[in-house]
Amino acid sequence: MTATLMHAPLTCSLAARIAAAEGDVALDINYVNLRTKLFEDGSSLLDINPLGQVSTMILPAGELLTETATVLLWLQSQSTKQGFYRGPEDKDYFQLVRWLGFCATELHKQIFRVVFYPEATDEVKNKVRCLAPERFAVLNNHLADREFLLGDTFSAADAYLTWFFVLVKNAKLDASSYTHLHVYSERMLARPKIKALIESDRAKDLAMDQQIIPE
Ligand SMILES: N[C@@H](CCC(=O)N[C@@H](CS)C(=O)NCC(=O)O)C(=O)O
Repeated sequence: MTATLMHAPLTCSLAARIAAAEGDVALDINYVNLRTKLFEDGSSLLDINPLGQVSTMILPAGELLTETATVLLWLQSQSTKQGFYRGPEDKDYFQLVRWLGFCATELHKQIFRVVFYPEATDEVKNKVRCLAPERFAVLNNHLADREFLLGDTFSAADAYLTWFFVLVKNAKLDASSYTHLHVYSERMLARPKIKALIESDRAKDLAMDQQIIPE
């Protein structure tokens, strides 16, 4: 039995697809248009998750799992790929939870939630963009002597951070002067499985006429 990810192209559920691909975890995909909240069969995401949000996943036993960080943690716990699996017994487990929390609260909700929110004024969006440099600096320092957020191996936290960089230009943010972070993000975006997922999502976003991410 396989988990099913409710996936809206280019949104944070892309991080879950990246983690599953990198960790060799099988995942069924049910595409949802986040603008209309409708799946391709006409049913509604709101009937599964009343907030109408992704990431939303149905586990193999039928249980509902929401919250991108939790979905990513679950995917990492299911991997049998050498170096990818992490569970509470691993010494860097809490570093994994730390960086998932950082991505969720400091980048995703704190910044993207506002700059991609159509109702927010430009003044508010620009104020929120001013929060980015400090956060980029934290990541830049951390990545100065590490290939990945956890050190030597790709983890679900890298999947979440990589998704942020898929949309960083659309958010009118520029991290290119943070050398270590910039090199890291370019390296992540060039990984073959990640590149293929981004290209596939861009095409699907257009085909579904979702297009919720501003140019
Ligand atoms: N708390 C949720 C929220 C994630 C979230 O904001 N998802 C966005 C897409 S990246 C979404 O579903 N937006 C639609 C909406 O809020 O109506 C999580 O951590 O997964």
